[in-house]
Amino acid sequence: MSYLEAKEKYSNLGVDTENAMEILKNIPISLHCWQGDDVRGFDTDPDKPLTGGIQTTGNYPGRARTFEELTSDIDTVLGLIPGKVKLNLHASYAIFEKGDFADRDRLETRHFKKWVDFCKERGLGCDFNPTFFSHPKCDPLTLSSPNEKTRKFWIDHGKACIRISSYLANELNCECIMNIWTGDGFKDIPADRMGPRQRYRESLDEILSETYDFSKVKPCVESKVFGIGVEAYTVGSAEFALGYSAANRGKCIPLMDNGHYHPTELVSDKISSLLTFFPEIALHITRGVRWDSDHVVLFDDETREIAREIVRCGGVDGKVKIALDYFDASINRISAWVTGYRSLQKALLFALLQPNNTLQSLQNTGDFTTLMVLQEDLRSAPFGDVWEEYCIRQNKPADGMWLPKIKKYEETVLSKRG
Ligand code: RNT
Ligand code: ZN
Repeated sequence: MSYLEAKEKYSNLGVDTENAMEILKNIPISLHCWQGDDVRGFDTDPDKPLTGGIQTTGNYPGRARTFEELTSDIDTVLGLIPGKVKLNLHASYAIFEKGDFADRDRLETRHFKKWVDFCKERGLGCDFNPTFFSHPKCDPLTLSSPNEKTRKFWIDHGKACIRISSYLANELNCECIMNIWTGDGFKDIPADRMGPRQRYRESLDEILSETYDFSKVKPCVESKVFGIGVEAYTVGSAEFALGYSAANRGKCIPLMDNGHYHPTELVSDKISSLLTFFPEIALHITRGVRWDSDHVVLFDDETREIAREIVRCGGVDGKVKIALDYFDASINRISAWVTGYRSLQKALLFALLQPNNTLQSLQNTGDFTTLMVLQEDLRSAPFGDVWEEYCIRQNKPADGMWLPKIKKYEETVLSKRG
């Protein structure tokens, strides 16, 4: 076969496989730099634990420790994933040359010049994130701290990050999504839930008072339900993040991370609700497993359903800003990275290969019997053949062909790291 037969089968269902592949290769997906080094960054002691309610578990050898190691790993990933990649950086990945250290409140665009060069050489856009965790100035609160000095430090960090995001957008001629997430919260029942939220709101107002062009820089506010060590109360809850972005239209947009909700709450069901009210939204695609919100993304039901919603809501034209967010230190990190990126590409291709008009009219005419049967049949349509064709056309390895390359890289490069 196989592609031509698959093409014909899909065509009989009213689906144009050529069109699907054409759309897919232009959907930007942000590749998070932090899978390569267990979210350590370059600006703090790598032996200090990750804070902010997030954790990497596992000690698989080969973690990247420098800009050179991390970019070498990213290049390996780029060779193995089809699609339109954007890079996603955290402020903690600033590069300090020859003693030019600056704390997070003093970061400047020059600390990201090497990253800009890296992106330019590869034709990548770049997204950005202030880093409100794993730092001695987390007390442990940041933007919601009652300590005015602490809060000011983190506000200044946020403002510096807005300037850096503008720099990235201008240099790379590509919209920069700047995501604000803090792990602020409490392990146990607080006495004052309102105070931290009011302070967080004021801090965000101050950060967003920095000048930026909203058509180029899109600040986002990411919510969370709980984190490890902050189980009882999260300042930036779902209602907080949504409320803030609704009240500040034209200045920021909401970001949903699908690992940040109660297990039976699904982000696939939330996308259309948000798009009813917000012209643009952002997503962190991840996989929640029990207490962990950051397992490697797989080609599973919810990833497919999120992708179907993105496609059906017209999100592929830029309305939905898509980023990946997971970190696993228990398996080969490059393989984790590639598995997640390819899984999301697969999910989007699967979504683009649905006869959405037919399915919609079955719903609208109340024919739920046919709707169920057809949706089930579509699961075993010859999707794999179209996926393989897409990989080949993108000059990227098909399934089964890329892991040996990573094993080779592990043997020649990763295993040599101390
Ligand atoms: C944490 C949030 C946040 C981080 C990254 C590193 O729960 O999802 O987005 O994972 O900023
Ligand atoms: Zn996230």
